[in-house]
Amino acid sequence: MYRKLTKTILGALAVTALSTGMAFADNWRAWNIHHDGHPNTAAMDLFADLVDTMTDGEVTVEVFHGGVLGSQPDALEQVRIGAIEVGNFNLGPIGPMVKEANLVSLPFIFKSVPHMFRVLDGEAGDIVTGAMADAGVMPLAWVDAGARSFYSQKAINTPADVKGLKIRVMNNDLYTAMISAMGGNPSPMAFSEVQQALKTGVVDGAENNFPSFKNVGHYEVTSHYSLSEHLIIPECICVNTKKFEALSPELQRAVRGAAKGAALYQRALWAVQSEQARKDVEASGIEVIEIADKAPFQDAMAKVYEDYLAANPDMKKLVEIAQSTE
Ligand code: BDP
Repeated sequence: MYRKLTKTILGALAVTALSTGMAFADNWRAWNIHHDGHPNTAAMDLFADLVDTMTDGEVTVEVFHGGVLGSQPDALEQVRIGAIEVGNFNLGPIGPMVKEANLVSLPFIFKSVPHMFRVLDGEAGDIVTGAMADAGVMPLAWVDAGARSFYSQKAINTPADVKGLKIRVMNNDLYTAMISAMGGNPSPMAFSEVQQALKTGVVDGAENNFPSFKNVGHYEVTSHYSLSEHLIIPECICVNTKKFEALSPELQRAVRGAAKGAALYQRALWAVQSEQARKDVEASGIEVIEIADKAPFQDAMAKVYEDYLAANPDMKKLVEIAQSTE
């Protein structure tokens, strides 16, 4: 109700501003793949509220949840060209568009989530941010997406257990290479199709963090979640670069501040809700398998690094910066 009212008033103001030749409100659309109950959905709603407040209504954001504006690769392209202004993106599907973003898609590149944030807050993060902004998708703030682990009807304790399994991955050649390196059959697929694919046996497994595993019901159609934690992929609140740069410096500061505020909120929510998601899926009967020794998984990724860096020698510097970050 409050938002509806605000929007009506802002709409009226925009007409007045236009007719008097003053600056008028910029109305942005934001893409979010998640549904209610996921931390990013609440954070994106907060982002919209903060933008309204901090820009005094000069910029407004309408968030479309549940991926209704398209799949993640489609939405990325739309933000890149400015057909949608904002997105809460995972950096995985950005890799095929922005090479530097692929740093975060190398399995086990980060030691932990805090390490991932330290890398993003340093020189490597500046390089990734610059490359994404040049491509048209500018990160305003980073949010937490925890670590991704495998789930299937079968317990996965070692890379050998992945052999012969058809595993859904996000759209990125590094993920297909990752599954192939363990002898599995990678199956890139849109997030919205995964539950059905697991249910009908089109795939044998998938990989994700606890909130996504729970939020879209993947846990209802599988039985084992194996804590391989092979990927720690950050997500961003990203904006079309040109739209952002067209704002006055004051409005840019306000929108960036709104994104940073929403990201802090998201990280706090993530900590609580990912723990809760784990408890919920365990309570519903999912067997969560601790993997004490991840070395065999890490060792299996040697070939992924070797092939990737042979084909992309210009990525060596970024990899070295990340690996040498304490
Ligand atoms: C979730 C991410 C979302 C991805 C999804 C996926 O938050 O952006 O689209 O995984 O696996 O954890 O496709």
